[in-house]
Amino acid sequence: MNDFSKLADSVFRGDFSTVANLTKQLIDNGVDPLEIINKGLIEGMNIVAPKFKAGEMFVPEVMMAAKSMHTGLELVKPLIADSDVPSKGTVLMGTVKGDLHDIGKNLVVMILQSGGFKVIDLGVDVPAEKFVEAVKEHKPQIVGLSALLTTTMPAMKETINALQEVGLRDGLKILVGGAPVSQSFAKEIGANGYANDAMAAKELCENLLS
Ligand code: B1M
Repeated sequence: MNDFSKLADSVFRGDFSTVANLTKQLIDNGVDPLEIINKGLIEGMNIVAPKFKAGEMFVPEVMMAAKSMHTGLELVKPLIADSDVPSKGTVLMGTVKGDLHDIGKNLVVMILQSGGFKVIDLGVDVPAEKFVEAVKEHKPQIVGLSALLTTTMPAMKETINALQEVGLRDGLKILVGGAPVSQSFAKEIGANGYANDAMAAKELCENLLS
């Protein structure tokens, strides 16, 4: 088992201390932080997903895995968030109303920050009105909406409608993402773009503002 597989396995098992030790070792060995995230930490959650779906893992175990992944992310984060890079633009980000999933959204936030964007993260279960208020306050160029449940995908449309109703939609680019979301859904609800992962989200934000 190589170091990345060991890290992924420790995330899957919810073994915080091993995740922390292995992540530190990889950092000390000069491994690219994005590789640690993609080949180790995310890979661990990729083992969790089908097991959760098949009923072979339960919510407390999934939570432990998610927390372990965060333990690793927190160690890697300072290495990729470069505050000296001039801001490419402001992105307001949140997981939509009714949805508590934030692992993927947090990754998108981190990768955008590392790519020079200023990100205001509204967290999870964010109602449309809160997005509206935050757009008024922070005046972002891009709003990013994340959803992991098919039942919360309509909240994306509701958020876009709420921005439209108060006349804020035209000046904004809206990006959507999350496992059940697709390019065709993005088009259907009038978003400006869809990204299937964090790197694609960063590239799309750059393209939307170029
Ligand atoms: Co939940 N859950 N969950 N869950 N959970 C799913 C989503 C599910 C598919 C599992 C399954 O197969 N059954 C299923 C949804 C089914 C459906 O809607 N059709 C499901 C369910 C049903 C539920 C509950 C209802 C379970 C219950 O209580 N009975 C419940 C709902 C709670 C709620 O939100 N109201 C629930 C709860 C939970 C936990 C709390 C236990 C935990 C969340 C912990 C947390 O986020 N802090 C959890 C988890 C971890 C999962 C799975 C296993 C993994 C999700 C994840 O973190 N993936 C998930 C199974 C799956 O997705 N296959 C599942 C890793 C992450 C890196 O990927 O989030 O896809 P992802 O993010 C990617 C891309 O999607 C993209 O970039 C990210 C990085 O590459 N992306 C964006 C994401 N947001 C983006 C935004 C962008 C651009 C790209 O621009 C704005």
